[in-house]
Amino acid sequence: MTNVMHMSRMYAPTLKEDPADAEIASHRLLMRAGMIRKTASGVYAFLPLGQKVLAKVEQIVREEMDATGAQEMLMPALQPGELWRESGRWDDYGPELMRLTDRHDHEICLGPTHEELVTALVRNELRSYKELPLALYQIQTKFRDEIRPRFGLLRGREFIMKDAYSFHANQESLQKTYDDMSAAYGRICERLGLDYRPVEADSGQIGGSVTCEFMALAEAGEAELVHCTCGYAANTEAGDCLARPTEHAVPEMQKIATPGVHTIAELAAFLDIPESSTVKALAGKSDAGELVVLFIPGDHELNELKADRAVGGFTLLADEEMEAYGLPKGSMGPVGLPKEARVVAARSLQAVQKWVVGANEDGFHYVGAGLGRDFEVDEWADLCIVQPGDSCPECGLPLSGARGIEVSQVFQLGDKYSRAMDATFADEDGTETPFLMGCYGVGITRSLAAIVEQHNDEYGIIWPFSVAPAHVCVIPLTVGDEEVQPAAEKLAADIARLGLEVVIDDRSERAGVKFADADLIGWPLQIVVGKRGLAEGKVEVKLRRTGEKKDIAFSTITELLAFAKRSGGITKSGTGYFDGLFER
Ligand code: 9G3
Repeated sequence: MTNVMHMSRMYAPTLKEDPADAEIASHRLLMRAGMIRKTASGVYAFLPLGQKVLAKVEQIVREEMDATGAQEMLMPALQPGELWRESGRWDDYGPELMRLTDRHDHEICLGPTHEELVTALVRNELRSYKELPLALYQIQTKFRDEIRPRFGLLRGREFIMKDAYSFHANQESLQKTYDDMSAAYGRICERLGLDYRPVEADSGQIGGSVTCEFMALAEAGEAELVHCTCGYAANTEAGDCLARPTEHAVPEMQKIATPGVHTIAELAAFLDIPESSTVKALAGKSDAGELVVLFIPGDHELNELKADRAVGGFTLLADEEMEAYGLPKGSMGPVGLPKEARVVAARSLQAVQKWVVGANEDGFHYVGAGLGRDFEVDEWADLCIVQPGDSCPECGLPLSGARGIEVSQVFQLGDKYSRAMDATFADEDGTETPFLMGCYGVGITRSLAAIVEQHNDEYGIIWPFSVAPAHVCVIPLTVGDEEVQPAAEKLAADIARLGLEVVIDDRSERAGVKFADADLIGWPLQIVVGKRGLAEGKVEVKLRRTGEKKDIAFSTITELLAFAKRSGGITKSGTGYFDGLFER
C-alpha cells in the first residue's frame, strides 16, 4: 500500500490552546494534536490520527503475544452476573463494577476484567492435562467506573486492554508462562519506546498472588517506586526497606529537657541533628491484644502492611489508651516502658548503638540511650516504607525514587478462580484437578498515553518511530505553486514506495502553521519542499526528536531514506528515529 495521506482531507482538528481540564502532558497533547476527544468523564474517542497510533500499539502487543504461543480470541464485554457470584466477586466490588439489568431482569456487568468469563468459557471443554498449558488473549474494551477519572487516558472508565489468561496442570508450567509473558512484556515496552522498570511485588509483601508490574517512569505516574542502577525496582508500598540511619553518638545516656518538642522534625531541629539520627516510636496493639511499641528511623514512615505482618496485626493506640498506659505522645522511648510492652524495632536500627529517642516523659528526650545497655529490643523487623536514599537490597547502592505509570502486569492466580468455579481437568491418573491459572494485562490506551508522557517537548509529541501515525511528513511551502506542489507530491509518492508511511501537508496554510502542527502531531521526520530550495535542487530534512535540520539534495533523499530503512533506523525498536540518517 503506497498511498500518501493528505492533511487537506484529514480529520485532525488540532488545537492552539491547552484544554482547561488537561493536567498532564499526554492528556494535553493528545487533545491538541487532534488525536482524542473526551465524550464523557473518563471516556474518550480516538480520532483518525489517534486510531493510527492505537492500531500500531495493538499490533506490537499482538505480535509479541503470538510469539509466546498465546492464541488471540475475543470475549464479550457483557458478562452474566452469576459468574461473578460463582467467584464471589459480585459483592466484593462496589460501584466501580458497572452493573446493569437486561430487559429480562438478568444481572449483567460490563467487564472490568475477564477471569470469571474465561474460566467459565473453557471449563466444560478444556478437560485433559494433554491440552495444557493453554494461553488465550484478547484486545478488548474494559469498563471500570472510577470515582474520579482524571489524567486523560491514564485513568479512564472505558479503556482498551490486552488481557491474557493461561491454564496449567502444575506450578512449574505456570511459572514458565509467567516468565515468558514477563519477557514478552519487556520486549513490548522496548518496542513502544518506553523507559520502564519491572517491579516485583512478591507474595511476602502483599500476601497471596505473585505479581510483577511494569512501570513506565513518568512524573505524572500515580505509582511511587524506588529503583537502582543494578536493575532492582520496587513499589514503595512493597519494597524491602534498608534505611541508612546515622548516629548522634554521645557516650552516656543523658535526659534532656525538650519543652514543646513532640515531632521528629522538632526534635531534630531542637538538637540540631538530622532526622536520620533520631528514632520514632509508635505504640499500638497486636491482634492478640499485646501492647507493642515500634521503633523506626526518624526519617522514615511506618509501612502498615509490614507492621501487620511483623506483629500479627498492628493498630495504633488511641490517645486515651496512650494515657491509660502513661505513654506520653511525642516523647515515647524504649527506656522505662511498661514491662509488658513488646519492643519491635526496624532492623536498620540494629547498627545504631546510641539512640536519640523519647524519655517516656512529656517534654524530655534521651540522647545516647545505649542499645543493650539502657534498653533491649525484643524483635527486629522490616517495618518501614522504602524511600529514595535507602540501600538497594540487591547491591547496597543508594536507591533512586521515581513515579511510574503501571502499563502492564503479570499475575499468578493459582487455583483461586478454578476452585471457586469448579473448573477442573483430568490429570495423568484421571483425578479431576482445578487448573492453575495466570493472567497478564497490558493497558493499551494507557501505554499510548505513557509513550506521550515520555516522548514530548514544548512543541508537542515526539512519536517513537514504531508507533508514529506516519513516518514522514512532506511539507510543500507554497501550495498551488506549479513547481513546488508536484515536486512535493512526487517526493511523497517516491518515499511511500520505499514502504514508509507518508503524509503531505497540502493545506493552504502559512508555513508557520504547518511547522507548528507537524511538531505538535509529532511525525518523526519532516521534509520541507520550498521554491528556493528546489531551485538549488535541495529539500530541508528535520529530525523531530533532535530538531536537527539538514539541506539534502532532492535527488538523493529517497536513496537516503532507503538507507535509513535498511540500516535499522527503521527498526522494530521504539526509538528507531532514522538514527544515522545525518551521519552519512
Ligand atoms: C473489578 C473491578 C476493577 C478491577 C478488578 C475487578 C483490577 C480486577 C485486577 C485485575 C487483574 C488482572 C487480567 C488482566 C491483568 C490484570 N480492577 N482488577 O480484578 F470488578 Cl470493577 O484486573 N486481570
